Amino acid sequence: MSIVTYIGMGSNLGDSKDILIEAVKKLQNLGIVRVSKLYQSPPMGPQDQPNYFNAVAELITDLEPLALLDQLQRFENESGRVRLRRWGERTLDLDLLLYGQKKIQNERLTVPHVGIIERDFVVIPLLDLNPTIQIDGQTLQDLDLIQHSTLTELADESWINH
Ligand code: A4P
Ligand code: MG
Repeated sequence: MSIVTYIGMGSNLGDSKDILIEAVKKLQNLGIVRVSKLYQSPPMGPQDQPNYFNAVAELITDLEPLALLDQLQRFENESGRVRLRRWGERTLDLDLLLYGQKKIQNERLTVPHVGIIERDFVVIPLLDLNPTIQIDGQTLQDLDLIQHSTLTELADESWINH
């Protein structure tokens, strides 16, 4: 059965925009994809790392959660992923933010992804895709952090075509 999922995408090493475009092309092999605008965002975590390129993809897919995670991790590895430290720089990070309305808690997967509603680089692109989206009963468009966004908009939803 098809499920609506949201994938958080981040990159701050290498040719970040091209790396994210490649990742979206791979997601298109897993189902039907729509993307948010493309943003630049100051690093959360260690400050001595480059700004991030961030976006969110909506993926409608038949894959079960762990099968989807396997694919996301494969795509991260194929991008030549280097990850040096927690919350540190990386070529590609693909997080399973939401899987329908499902709550998942096991050793490989926590869904909804931890910290979504504290991260403007996740909330704002999610709202591009779905302005009425809720997480655990919280309407994202009511969150204060939207008023204090640290994001810079780099491109509209057509960024994957360039
Ligand atoms: N894992 C558990 N739940 C999930 C999930 N829902 N989706 C497990 C994906 N993975 C999930 O992930 C570590 C483990 O999390 C995986 O083995 C998987 O089984 P990781 O990507 O290797 O580790 P990480 O990303 O370094 O750690 P973490 O805590 O996931 O970091 P985040 O939360 O991904 O944050 N600043 C800006 N501006 N923009 C960013 O995108 N990203 C990060 C990384 C830090 N600062 C940032 C950004
Ligand atoms: Mg991650």
